[in-house]
Amino acid sequence: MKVNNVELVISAVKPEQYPDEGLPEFALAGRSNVGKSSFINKMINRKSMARTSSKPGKTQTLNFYKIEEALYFVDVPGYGFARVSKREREAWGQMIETYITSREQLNGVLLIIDLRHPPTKDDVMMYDFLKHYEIPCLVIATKADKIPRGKWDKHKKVVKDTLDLVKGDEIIVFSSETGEGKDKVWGILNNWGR
Ligand SMILES: Nc1nc2c(ncn2[C@@H]2O[C@H](COP(=O)(O)OP(=O)(O)OP(=O)(O)O)[C@@H](O)[C@H]2O)c(=O)[nH]1
Ligand SMILES: [Mg+2]
Repeated sequence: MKVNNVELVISAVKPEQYPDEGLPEFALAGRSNVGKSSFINKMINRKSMARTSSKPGKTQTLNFYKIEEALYFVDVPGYGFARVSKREREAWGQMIETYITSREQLNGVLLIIDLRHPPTKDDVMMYDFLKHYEIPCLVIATKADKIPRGKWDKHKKVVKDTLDLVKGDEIIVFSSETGEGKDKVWGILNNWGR
């Protein structure tokens, strides 16, 4: 998909603020600093539409990016960021849980993990959470540019085994640096739910 038109419609903290046009939404979930915002930027060919940072905890609200009047990417704060209080973590959990479990327009979740390392306990929990609520999910294994191509399959297998991936769920090797996997992901998103 060639993207010309992108708009950050709202940074929401509660359901009353979510957009209400009924366009399909795809949410980004993943560990803090794994590359969720960078993924969005690469998918839409913008350098810094979604704010990124080398410090974890950059994204703090649900950010609704409208793409070509056709769909939304919803950038979600990352989990597993140690330097937040228990209270903040609970508030985060509430916000994400409410959104994921009650949002009708949510067509699927893109679970972003780091191809270099086995998925963390939190990654596994997130995947199980999505399965429990029967939310369609696509696993994006990002930062592929940081390891040699010849090792991708081996790392992909570790991801698959650690998540205990359900048959039918896919892992796409991705890089926000090189654009690896981008066309594949657009292909899947364009046909999702049809
Ligand atoms: N080499 C490389 N670096 C990446 C890639 N994706 C993200 N990064 C870097 O990883 C860091 C974190 O990226 P973000 O996109 O801000 O991560 P995030 O998941 O949105 O983080 P939070 O908003 O804190 O949850 C930045 O320094 C990015 O430049 C990638 O595919 N390859
Ligand atoms: Mg972010």
